Amino acid sequence: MKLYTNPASPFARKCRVIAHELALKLEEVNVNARDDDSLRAVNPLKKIPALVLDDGSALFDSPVICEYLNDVGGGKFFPGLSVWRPTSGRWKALGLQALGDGIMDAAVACRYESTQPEERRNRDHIARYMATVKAGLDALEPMSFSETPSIGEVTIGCALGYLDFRYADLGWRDKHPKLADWFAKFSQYPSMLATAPS
Ligand SMILES: N[C@@H](CCC(=O)N[C@@H](CS)C(=O)NCC(=O)O)C(=O)O
Repeated sequence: MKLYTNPASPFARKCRVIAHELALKLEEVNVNARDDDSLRAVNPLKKIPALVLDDGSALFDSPVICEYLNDVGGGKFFPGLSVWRPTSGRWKALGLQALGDGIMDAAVACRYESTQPEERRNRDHIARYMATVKAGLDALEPMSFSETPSIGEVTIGCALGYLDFRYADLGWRDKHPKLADWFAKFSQYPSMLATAPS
């Protein structure tokens, strides 16, 4: 299996963490999704991550790839069907994943906007993206996380790792001490250390 990825991508990191945890061998192809038009032949959306299987077919996006890797590797990152409960089970895991993906969407879009040449930069967009990141962090602060990480915890870990990587001055820990404590431990998993953004 070949993963189109980039060491800075938090979405690709989710897949790399799951693969690492399940000892799945992935050939990693590093691409710059914004600039590399050849990526469209793999993923018509021209985004990473994309996973090319041995038969040449491709899977995207990160929730699909992570669930596929979880199935192939016999993992437990996607809890089985459960009734809706905000505190446990499948819907908690998928809900957390959606929140983490949303924070990453806003943080990545903000990064793209902020690195535009001054005359093309849209400050309203930047403010809107950062408001989403901050509201996402506020929503996470009162939540409790499972000792047995699901795709939800993995996604939140990758989202926070991306904030530290691209927004080192954000100071999110000041107003989110509970989340900061959780991340201090979660970020020490060998799979998180091995996939730290660069
Ligand atoms: N929903 C997608 C988002 C993936 C995504 O936005 N990836 C970024 C890199 S971190 C990308 O490829 N951006 C290229 C672009 O938007 O042109 C997922 O979960 O995989």
